[in-house]
Amino acid sequence: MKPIDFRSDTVTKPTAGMRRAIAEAEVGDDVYGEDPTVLRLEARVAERLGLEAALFVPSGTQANQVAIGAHCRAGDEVLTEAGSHILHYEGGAVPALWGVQPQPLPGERGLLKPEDVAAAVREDNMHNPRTRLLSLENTHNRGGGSVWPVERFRAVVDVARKAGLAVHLDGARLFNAEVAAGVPASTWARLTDTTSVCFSKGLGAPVGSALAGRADLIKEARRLRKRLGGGMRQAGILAAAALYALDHHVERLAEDHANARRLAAALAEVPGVKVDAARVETNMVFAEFDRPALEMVTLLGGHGVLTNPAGGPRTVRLVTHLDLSAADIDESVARIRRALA
Ligand code: TLP
Repeated sequence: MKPIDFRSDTVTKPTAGMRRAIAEAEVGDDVYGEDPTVLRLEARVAERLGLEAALFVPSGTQANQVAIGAHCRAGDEVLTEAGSHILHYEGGAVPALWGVQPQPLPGERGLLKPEDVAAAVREDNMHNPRTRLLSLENTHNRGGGSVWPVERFRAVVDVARKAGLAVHLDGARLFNAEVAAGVPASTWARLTDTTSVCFSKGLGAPVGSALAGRADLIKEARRLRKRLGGGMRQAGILAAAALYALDHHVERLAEDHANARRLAAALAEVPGVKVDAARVETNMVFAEFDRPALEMVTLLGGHGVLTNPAGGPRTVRLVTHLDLSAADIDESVARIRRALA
């Protein structure tokens, strides 16, 4: 039985066209700034996001972390929603690498309220950490793949600006937000000082992310990337895959979103599963079961449906992507029914 892999949109394999682009990439030593394909990608990302400059990095984690390092000094504080990726899934990097203290804020499906941001900013007083940065996430992973409505995003950023904070956006899945909301990714990114994007999630590239932002911040991020061991040499091999992904795999994210809705609608009919299909905005489905999440992940895995726990005690995450078809969705629902019977 071929496993149907919903663990993440990171599990995709490069397509034949992408492999050709990789094979044909022009390369040079990017630590010397001599890789033409990396330079082309960085220019393209900056332009696409409406920001001054961009930096190619190995992972979304490194993109977020060099951003935080560029914005903050040890003893500073970053405000972020309580379920954010930088708090839960980056190995404790914010305090470990930078000596920066995160302050988790309450969210609704990962989205903040302007008044909660305003209330969290500490006064300038020697007892307090210096509140320096607001870090947002779009789409929001633990929020269920939720998309920030532009006006709400703008309101939250306005509050941060008034308080003198810098703003970073973890846009690992920003192109999913672009396709779902029907507005360019730059609509959100332009409001920030730095925005990260990933090519290795829904866009289907094997490796790679980028950090875009103000030129002075990107210059500092480049220094920090080197410090973390992220200076890559003939990285045009990877940048070629990212460029191919930007050309060929953005609009098609709509198929992943349609497949997620198809999955949610079908699962909602299965006894023992609770899914709020109306809340599926992008490529993630969060399903609630009557049993603990880890037990469900094992049970479904035994029936050839690979998933991950989503944070809640009984919640399992299913992510749709390039390597899953509508037929795979239907087959997975049949397998889940059998697993629960
Ligand atoms: N998220 C992964 C896991 O780490 C949970 C996934 O499977 O969803 N920001 C966001 C919002 C992300 O979801 C991820 C990956 C990252 C950053 C980190 O990207 P990588 O894995 O490239 O370091």
